Amino acid sequence: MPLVSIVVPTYKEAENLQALCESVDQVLGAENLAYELLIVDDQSPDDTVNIARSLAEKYPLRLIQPAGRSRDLSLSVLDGIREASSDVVVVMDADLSHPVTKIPQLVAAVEEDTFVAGSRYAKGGKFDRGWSFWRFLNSWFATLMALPFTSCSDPMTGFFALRKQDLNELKRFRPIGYKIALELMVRGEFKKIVEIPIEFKDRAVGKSKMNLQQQINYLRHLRRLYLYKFRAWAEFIHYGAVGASGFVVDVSCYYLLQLFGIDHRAARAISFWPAVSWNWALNRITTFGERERRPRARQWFEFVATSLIGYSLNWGIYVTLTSSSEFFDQYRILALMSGIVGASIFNFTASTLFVYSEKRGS
Ligand SMILES: Nc1nc2c(ncn2[C@@H]2O[C@H](COP(=O)(O)OP(=O)(O)O)[C@@H](O)[C@H]2O)c(=O)[nH]1
Ligand SMILES: [Mg+2]
Repeated sequence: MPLVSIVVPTYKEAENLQALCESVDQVLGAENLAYELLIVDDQSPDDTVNIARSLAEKYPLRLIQPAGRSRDLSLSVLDGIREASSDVVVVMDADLSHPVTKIPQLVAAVEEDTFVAGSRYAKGGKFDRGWSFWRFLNSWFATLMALPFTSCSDPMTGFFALRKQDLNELKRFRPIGYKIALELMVRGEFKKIVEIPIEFKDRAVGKSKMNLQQQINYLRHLRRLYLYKFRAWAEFIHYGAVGASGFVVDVSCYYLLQLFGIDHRAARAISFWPAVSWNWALNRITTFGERERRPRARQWFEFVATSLIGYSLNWGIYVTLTSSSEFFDQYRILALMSGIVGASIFNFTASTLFVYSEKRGS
């Protein structure tokens, strides 16, 4: 029984596998650490699979070839962890970016409820300075967006260690793309995060698979994590953004109708309808997009019904302010906005509680 399972996701890493195996075997052999190397390959079109098979004759290597899903780094890592036969699992890249010499230190730091991260940004950590400004900015922004989730200085790392037992059900993880460490840290609820400083080297051979699609995937993944961790807030902010776009529709119609000679109070009463429909549709598709969908007509009707109270509030505030105050009559747009603010507070509460609510018990 190996003491440590090393999970390595691969896609087109034919040129790196041999060096990786030699290096791992040498470092762990020197420390007398029994290990297994799990190569999780996502149908690489190059020679990765053949090379892994031949290396398996010499090293304790197992090749895992997941099928039935689209190519995904994070899901490959989860597949590898599922197959791991030891409780201590190390995850690392195949491209020799991560220092193999640090594996024993990562393994030594693993204990119950602890996530051990190889970190470029911890004191003593390093990374290649040859990065372009664009790549640096990208990485900085990605790390910044993950700040609310974890105290780890390098949540984007692909080099980490943990106890398989601490993950419980692997099915509860829902990563997309590259940031599997972040996913495990957020949903895994570890009591402690230990950082081991590492020197990260840019790959010498082969190409990075990071691309625009992966960056979009990261945003989708972040959205999921924000919803998971800060559901009410994430929805409120999104709802606010949708509301702001509805406001543009509302005000445009309000002015447009007056251009056709319609009285401002009537214009205010009418412009609400295109705006409220716009908001309903956008919220259905985006804000509450991950919730179960209810029949369209019924939901629109419910949205309008709850909105009617907000609508009365909205219009009532507008008419009251413009007819009772000279100031508001002069700056009608401010009266319009006051109405909207009053009604929005009411609408958000009602929508969250009723219109987009999930079926109880599901
Ligand atoms: N199984 C699997 N491995 C992948 C996939 N994409 C990248 N990898 C591997 O994940 C590791 C990190 O990928 P890399 O392209 O070096 O990304 P970078 O270090 O962010 O530039 C490498 O070992 C890749 O071979 C994938 O879709 N599936
Ligand atoms: Mg790499």
